[in-house]
Amino acid sequence: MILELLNLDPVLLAGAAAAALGALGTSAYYFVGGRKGSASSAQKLPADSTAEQAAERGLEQPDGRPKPALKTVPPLAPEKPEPPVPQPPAPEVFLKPSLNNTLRGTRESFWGKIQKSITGTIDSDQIEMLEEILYTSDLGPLTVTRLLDSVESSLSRHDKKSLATVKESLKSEVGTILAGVPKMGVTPFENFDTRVRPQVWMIVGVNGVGKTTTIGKLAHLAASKGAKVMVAAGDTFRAAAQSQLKVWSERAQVEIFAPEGVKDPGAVAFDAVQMAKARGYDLVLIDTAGRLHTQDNLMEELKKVKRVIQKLDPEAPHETLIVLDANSGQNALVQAQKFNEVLKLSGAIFTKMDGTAKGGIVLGLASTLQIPTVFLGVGESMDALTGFNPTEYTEALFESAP
Ligand SMILES: Nc1nc2c(ncn2[C@@H]2O[C@H](COP(=O)(O)OP(=O)(O)OP(=O)(O)O)[C@@H](O)[C@H]2O)c(=O)[nH]1
Ligand SMILES: [Mg+2]
Repeated sequence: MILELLNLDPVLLAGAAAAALGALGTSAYYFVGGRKGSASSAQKLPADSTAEQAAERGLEQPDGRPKPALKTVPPLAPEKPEPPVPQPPAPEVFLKPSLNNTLRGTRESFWGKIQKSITGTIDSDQIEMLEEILYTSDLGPLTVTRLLDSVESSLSRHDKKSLATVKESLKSEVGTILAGVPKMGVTPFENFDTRVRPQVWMIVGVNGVGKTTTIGKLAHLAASKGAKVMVAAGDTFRAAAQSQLKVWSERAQVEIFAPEGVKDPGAVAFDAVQMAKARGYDLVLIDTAGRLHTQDNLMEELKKVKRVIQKLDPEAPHETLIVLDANSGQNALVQAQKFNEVLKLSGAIFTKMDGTAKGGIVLGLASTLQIPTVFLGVGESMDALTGFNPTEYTEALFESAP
């Protein structure tokens, strides 16, 4: 059924779907049209055509006879104020916080604490204190060891065993860790003249981390760079998942592929990619149902989705991105590790960076699993997504240092 429909024009398809909707009270596909133009409304002209109104303005008598020629013409009655012309709702205003601001909590629980606790010449007690702070900064044990080794070797080489030396070696090691991860194929849409059309991105992660929201934000970002984007409702598990994605597709003004009643996420992904290929889309973002990394059967299901897409394009999915809630701290590492074992992740997106003190996990992920963080979610609105920049992150972690 789905495959047969692929030969139809989307507009006809949308029309047919709408007709079917009316007839059956149900929908087969959602297709949201292209970018909407703003509505215009005609201005109302003031009316004063009756004899009474004219008389009020002193031009004629009520019976229609002209007034005596030399009579002073009274001033025009003040015109009624015009009703306001309805305006389209103002676009949502979201001031993207700088990474510096976003990382405030993280910085305070990391470098802020180090600054407060370590003074004077660094001795073994202070190294122990440093170790304790690093362990409580959600970096993960491997990263802590790596950072401590770097500090100790740096102190052993320096005559000046001060906080400045600690900062220098920590900062340099953080930079090295972040530089050591592979880069994403298509970095935040700067070069969206895609190598392969369509790019297929599969978005995975545990429940409630922000996958669907992030897809909405990504779709908006890519569309704003001129990409032709389709989102695919591969979360066939929750009844409300399709409609949630539909709301995002409308906000981002991109197409959605959401067949009703199809329970197999692989089938949704396959048909979406096939349609996107046929219609020349640049990017397909596949939503998936949240699942615990410990649920083996559900993890297998994701593998199947990947296999099915590869029948259409052996390179796909071009990006397999895990969405991680920054507040989950080191648990995010465990999730990433398990998803990576099953799917071989190409990158991570940390959400809820706004207000968390656990943003050190970005570093933990890079050093433990060599998985690059590619985007950060910094709020709930459509613009609240920012590309991850390792240099900015490193600077922001150590901001306000002496
Ligand atoms: N503050 C904040 N909230 C976010 C961010 N990203 C997502 N959220 C919120 O997180 C909640 C869950 O988001 P969803 O997109 O439904 O998460 P999901 O992973 O798709 O959830 P499931 O499909 O149920 O697994 C929503 O209330 C979002 O508004 C973010 O960057 N910052
Ligand atoms: Mg979802």
